[in-house]
Amino acid sequence: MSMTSLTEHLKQLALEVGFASVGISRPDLLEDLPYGPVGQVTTLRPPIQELLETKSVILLVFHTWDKIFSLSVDPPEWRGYGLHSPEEEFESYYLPYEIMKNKAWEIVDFLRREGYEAKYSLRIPLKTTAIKCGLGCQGKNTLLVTPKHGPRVNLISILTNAELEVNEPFKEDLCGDCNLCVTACPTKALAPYSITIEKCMTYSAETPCSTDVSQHVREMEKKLVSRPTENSYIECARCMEVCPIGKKPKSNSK
Ligand code: B12
Repeated sequence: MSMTSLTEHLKQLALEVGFASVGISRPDLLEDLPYGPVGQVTTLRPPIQELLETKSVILLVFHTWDKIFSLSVDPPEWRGYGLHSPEEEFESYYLPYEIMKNKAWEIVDFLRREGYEAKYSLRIPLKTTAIKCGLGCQGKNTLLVTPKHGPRVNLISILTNAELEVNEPFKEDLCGDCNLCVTACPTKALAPYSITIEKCMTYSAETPCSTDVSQHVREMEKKLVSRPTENSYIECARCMEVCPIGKKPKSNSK
């Protein structure tokens, strides 16, 4: 299959399995991204540290049209980032990751059957990679804002040694004068285009025992973050929900 037809086939397959959009870049075009530790939360890795032979990075966008997509389930022993030894292993589940991994697998499987190496990864900097793939801009809420669904999306990547046609980076700023996300954050974690991680209620909910979360944020989180069961919670997504970009007006009909 030629580079053009493989690229077209993969993009078509991504839409067929249920992704909203897809873009492609290359490791050498992603060298200036912010790699390394993000607070205690995670360490973002370059694509070639995830798959040495990577020649193309496929970035997949999944539209999260309902609040329940922010559902997380942590094991009862989980105390938070940085508080466990590296030997301990936990099975935490975040609903969109489980859905996206399933869908991405169809594409990984196709590439492997064509004789290429391929794997999915959630450990590269997904927002900035998505911008390089032409899929949207980084909004004032620091999230990827797409023209069609605003920030109400989740992201996953596929790394492969197949050579594919790359997309042009996204150049526009979609936020303009709007500051709705910044003012909507109940704990004032946001300033335009930047976040104080310890003030974010998602960080607070994910780190129940950490000492870097203030009592005020902890109290707000206990009050506002919905907990369907003892070990699950629906992560705060106010900064995604309020964004007017791509929002369908609510119909008045019953
Ligand atoms: C660490 C992390 C968190 C941490 C820290 C957040 C953060 N912004 O770093 C915590 C736990 C707080 C968190 C919370 C949430 N997260 Co989170 N998180 C991540 C993770 C793992 C890495 C994020 C990252 O790259 N941080 C690195 C720093 C450097 O990036 P940054 O904050 O964007 O900082 C940049 C800006 O400040 C920018 N900047 C500074 N000044 C200016 C000026 C201008 C003009 C511009 C353009 C930029 C700019 O430069 C900095 C460096 O690039 C990604 C998954 C992944 N592998 O990428 C998911 C991810 C970003 N999270 C996601 C989501 C959905 C959330 C939540 C909504 C929770 C939820 N309901 O699920 C909240 C939203 C909070 C928020 N507004 O950011 C999605 C976002 C989807 C999207 N539309 O972008 C991701 C991509 C997960 C996924 N696979 O889908 N998250």
